[in-house]
Amino acid sequence: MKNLLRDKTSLKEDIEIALNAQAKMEAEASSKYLAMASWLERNGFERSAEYLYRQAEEEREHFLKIFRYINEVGGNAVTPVVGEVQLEYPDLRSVFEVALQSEIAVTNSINRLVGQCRANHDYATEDFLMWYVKEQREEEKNARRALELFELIDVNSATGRFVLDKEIAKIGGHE
Ligand code: OFO
Repeated sequence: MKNLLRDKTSLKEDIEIALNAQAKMEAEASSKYLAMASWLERNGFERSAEYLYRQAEEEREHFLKIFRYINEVGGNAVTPVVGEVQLEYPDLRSVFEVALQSEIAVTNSINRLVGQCRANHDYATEDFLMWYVKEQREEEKNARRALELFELIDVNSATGRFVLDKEIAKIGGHE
């Protein structure tokens, strides 16, 4: 049955597996941002919490976009099981350090996937993934910007933390 179905799509099985893995990674990114937003909110950083709540929603959209693409091209989109994510952070800065590391990992994964598509001559999926290539450039830039702010503003003073919360919330042009 499976082989019969595969004859009806040009999507290669390896690409389908890799796309499902990428969808899962996006769903995990959404959960990570949700946990970070919650930590920020619980620790008095309400504005930057809003920023990361929005990021959580965006990652959910990224997940869905891949999920629906897999079915659209005749594959089988598998609902991912998202594991435990980090719920607690030692301090404000560490939230954004983890965010940057996570974005870099997603970028690397997208790049590998694009390479795999090219090697398999799957130009439709490669074209679909170009949106993610651009998106990751933007997301990494924003994550780096958050960390740059810690070099400019003193996180050890109450005023500094207040200003950091405000400035981080402005990243991405939402405030
Ligand atoms: Fe899905 O854009 Fe970040 O990770």
